[in-house]
Amino acid sequence: MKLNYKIVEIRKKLKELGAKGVIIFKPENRRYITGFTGTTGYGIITGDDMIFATDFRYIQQSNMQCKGFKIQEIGRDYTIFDLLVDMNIDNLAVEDDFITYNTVRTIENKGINILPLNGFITKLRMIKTDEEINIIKKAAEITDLAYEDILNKIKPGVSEREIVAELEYFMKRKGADGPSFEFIVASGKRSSMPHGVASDKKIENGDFITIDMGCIYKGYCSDFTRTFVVGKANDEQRKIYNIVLKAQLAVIDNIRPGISGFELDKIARDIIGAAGYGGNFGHGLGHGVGLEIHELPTLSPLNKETINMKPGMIITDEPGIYIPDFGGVRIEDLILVTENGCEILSKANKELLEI
Ligand SMILES: [Mn+2]
Repeated sequence: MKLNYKIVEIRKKLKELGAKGVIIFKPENRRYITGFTGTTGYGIITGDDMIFATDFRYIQQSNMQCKGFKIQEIGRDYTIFDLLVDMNIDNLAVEDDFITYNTVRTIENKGINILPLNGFITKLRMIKTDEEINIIKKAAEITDLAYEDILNKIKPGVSEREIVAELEYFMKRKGADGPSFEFIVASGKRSSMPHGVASDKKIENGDFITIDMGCIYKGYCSDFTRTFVVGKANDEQRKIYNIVLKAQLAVIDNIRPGISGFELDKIARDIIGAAGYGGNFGHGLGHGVGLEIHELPTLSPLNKETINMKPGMIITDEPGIYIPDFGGVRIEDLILVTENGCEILSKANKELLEI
């Protein structure tokens, strides 16, 4: 059987670290490497072995899902730690950004030396395969459809909470596993809170509404934000909306392999700053999206060593302006980095909508 490139890469990393094996705990990494979608199980990869260890409940499921892995039953009498000892793994690589202190102690007490993976699998996950790209495209499509649908249902008197309920119901009907995070529906003055989750507030005429939402489809997330006005937009609303849109579009014009997350963030930040709202854009420009809603690469002003864009990365471009006691605007697309530039996966309109 031909090994997939992920296993090849992991084995290269093990050699480099001087580790005899790696154990994978983090659910997203585990799914990525082994294909297992359940809640309990461990992937163990050594130079010549691929083991998936799980308990009685998941033996059948892991036999179906974990292609190329030998399934090993563990339980109360024979734990994952006993298995590591029996496999003679003296130097074990672990996900240092996920494993708990207690687990580290338990492993070390078995006489096993621990080596940090330094986020290696998380970094591997940045570049999506064609199969992953197609799944995320579908997640983005369901999200677009949900947005189109909700625009017909929003009117004065409807509560933010009701909007979330409708969105989630719609997405599940279209095949989504569920929402990819707790949706933000922030209307009126609440829209100045970048992460204002839905409240009981009812929509009023003249409100800005920011909806930040996404779904999980076959394990993969989508992320999407639009801001629009219920009724007629006033001049101030139109002004800040157009600044955010200008920044968002300027970033899209510049997304291409080689440019860094720091540079992309700066493009948006410079436009918003020049318009006089630099102090009102208090978060990073965007982030990678995949099995997790927020993953690498980071598009942010905080770290000049941010990762350069590469074909196959899926990122968000989501500048915003937030003005306390007035309201806020954020516009977010899900974007695939391609060989020549980028492909926008979120298709919904971005001109200021008045509904
Ligand atoms: Mn986002």
